Amino acid sequence: MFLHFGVNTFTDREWGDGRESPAIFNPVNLDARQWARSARAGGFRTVILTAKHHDGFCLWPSGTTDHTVAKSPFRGGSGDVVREMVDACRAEGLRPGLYLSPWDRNNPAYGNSALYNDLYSDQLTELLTRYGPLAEVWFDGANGEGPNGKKQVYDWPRTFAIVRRHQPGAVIFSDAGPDVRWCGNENGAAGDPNWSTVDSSIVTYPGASGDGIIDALQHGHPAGTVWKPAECDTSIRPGWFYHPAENTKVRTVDDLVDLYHLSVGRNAKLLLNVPPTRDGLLHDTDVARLTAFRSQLNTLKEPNVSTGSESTWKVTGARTAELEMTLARPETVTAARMEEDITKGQIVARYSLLGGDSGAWQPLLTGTTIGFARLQRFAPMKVRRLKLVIEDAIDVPERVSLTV
Ligand code: FUL
Repeated sequence: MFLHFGVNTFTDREWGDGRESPAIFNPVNLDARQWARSARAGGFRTVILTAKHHDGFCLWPSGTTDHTVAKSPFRGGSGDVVREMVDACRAEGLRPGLYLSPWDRNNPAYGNSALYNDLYSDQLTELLTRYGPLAEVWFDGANGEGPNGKKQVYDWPRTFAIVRRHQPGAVIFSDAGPDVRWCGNENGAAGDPNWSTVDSSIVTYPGASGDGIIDALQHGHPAGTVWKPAECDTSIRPGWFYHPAENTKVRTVDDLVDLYHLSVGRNAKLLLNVPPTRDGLLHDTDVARLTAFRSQLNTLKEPNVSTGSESTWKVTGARTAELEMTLARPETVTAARMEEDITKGQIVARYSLLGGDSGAWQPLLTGTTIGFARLQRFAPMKVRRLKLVIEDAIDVPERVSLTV
């Protein structure tokens, strides 16, 4: 789960200009345990907070600038939202992660590349060394013009090296990885097909643009030499930050379930933003949707067919294979979950699923890539037998798992 929170929460904006007074930041009822409990109720395992967004306001008392929570009325100036979030995550059994915007519309050093890169490195080091183990560090590539009109050139190799040094266990997200890549849009939909490998001549550094970049992020590449699975970031509301006018525009439970199929169900990770309000709490509507979303997913995840099914796996050619499954008795099936053993890579390029009772095989669905997980729904059909046909692959197929 993603948490966009900061001065924009109080100004009703999406991008602050950096001139906001820290005096406006005062989430009087802030309760990070409520964020973490809600995340757990929604089934999330990691929570990522915007420690600093493009406006430059730091939610922790950074020693690098005065534009921080220490100059706000929050907790009398001795508050630290990053600390509260991290502690709440650990208390609820979740893993914390942080977002640190490279674009900084407040800091006068921005645009003086060497000076700002030193300051950014110091901010990052504070975050990576003060709060214990982080699961993920999230970088966006936003690179606006500085206040002095000069363009800031980021030093990504240095930034990534700092994360590796202080948090070797953290996953680094950006448009271009190095560990997890952006899925190419902010609607939360991974591509179809979606390969976890990418063409590293196109997917290069955060914020890179050019021909084919969105396509490369959406689909990956079967011949890609680097493993950078996709993460789908999107918001439960139209905006990333909380806006009272969007209280009636929270994604519905059905929409969230669809979103899950378009992201997790297409071999990607889902990073769903749920923005805290000015009170410092997640809104009741959003929390209710998360809880209902999880109970819907739980019904999907329960195996719908009786136990006792038997299956056989047969490699039928250099790039083809078949999995046949016989159920203990005829059952109505409506959805399938397929998984490749990704410790051996990602291999399947095209497949179809057939169902049958006593008569001929009937098509249930077709698809392209599978990867870590592929979830598909289809019109209900009563079947006794199922056949997953791997029609094309980039190598000899390894056994695929099928749950219906
Ligand atoms: C983008 C930012 O410009 C948006 O405000 C938001 O933080 C999104 C997740 O990343 O690059």
